[in-house]
Amino acid sequence: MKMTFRWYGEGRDTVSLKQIRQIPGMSGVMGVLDEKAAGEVWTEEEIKTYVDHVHAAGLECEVIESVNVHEDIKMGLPSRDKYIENYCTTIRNLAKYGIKVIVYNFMPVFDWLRTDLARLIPEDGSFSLYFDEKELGEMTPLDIVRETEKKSSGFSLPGWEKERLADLETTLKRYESISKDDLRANYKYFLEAIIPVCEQCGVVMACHPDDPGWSIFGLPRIAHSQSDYDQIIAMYDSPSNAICLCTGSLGSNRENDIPAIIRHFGEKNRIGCLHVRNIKHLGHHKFRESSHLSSDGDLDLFEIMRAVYDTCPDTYIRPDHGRMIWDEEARPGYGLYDRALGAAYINGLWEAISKMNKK
Ligand code: DNO
Repeated sequence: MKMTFRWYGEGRDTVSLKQIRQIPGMSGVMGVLDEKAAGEVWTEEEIKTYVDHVHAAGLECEVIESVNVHEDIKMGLPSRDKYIENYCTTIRNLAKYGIKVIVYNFMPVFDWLRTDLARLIPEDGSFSLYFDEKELGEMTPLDIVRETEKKSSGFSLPGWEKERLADLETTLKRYESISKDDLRANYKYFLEAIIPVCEQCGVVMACHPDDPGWSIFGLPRIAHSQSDYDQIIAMYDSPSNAICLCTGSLGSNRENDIPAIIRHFGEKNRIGCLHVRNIKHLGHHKFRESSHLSSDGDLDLFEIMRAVYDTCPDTYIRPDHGRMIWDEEARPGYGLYDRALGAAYINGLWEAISKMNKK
């Protein structure tokens, strides 16, 4: 396993590369060019600047996240071809600077979504990301965008680029006539164009699951279960067409057995990387993000890591969202302290599992 940490870039993150380097077992970062709008080319110069910073701190940069797919591609509009061409240029540019895995998603309109970015956990006084479908039911899509912006304390949030959400009402209207099958057809069209490019330059595309793992605001969503991913993998059969297995996103849907899903796709060599975190269910479609510890949530992190060890031991992992603890002020979900604790815990599980297996 290669342990990594999401880093938003120089001047854009409260966490420094020096701090990341000092977390035990860190091999590198999962990078992002936070300022890029979906559909834009990521230039060589921008990528080089980011990667050079990471290397200068003694860390690797082999995974990049949130190369966001333009809405026109997801909706299958005639303008999609120019955005797909841009996407292919970005893939080639990233590959030139040593990127091996690209994390993206195919969620219509909204990337991950929460009804609160800082809900108090009464048991210990920390704050975490929180979702309650009842609260969502009282909001319009525009409300949730405004609320999320307001609660983000001035930080940019991955997948919540202003440009993409600017024309929210028109976009939502257009989706009314797009079924899940239409979305799948548009996805297949996209994969048929990009995966050959990835194969040429040695890059794996890792599709992040819908978060939460069900449909919201009536939008079609096609990536939140084992059978959804079986269909995605079958759209273009190639080791370059893989999954970003996010335990918390898939785990938000109680029907998903996460260790079993890891084994299923790990054995097929279709896991590009993992986001590892825990989740605590509080009712129907109501949950909070807990600490990583198994006993604090509803996911069994030991079984998750054992499935990784058995089926995809060389993969990239990062501790996903952390709670806000010790009065830290940071981008929601992306502070230093709780994610560092998560990494230490995952490392501990890994050492124990490795040693048990060597006996
Ligand atoms: C949320 C992240 C996601 C993820 C994207 C990948 O915190 O895990 O924004 O990076 O969905 O495209």
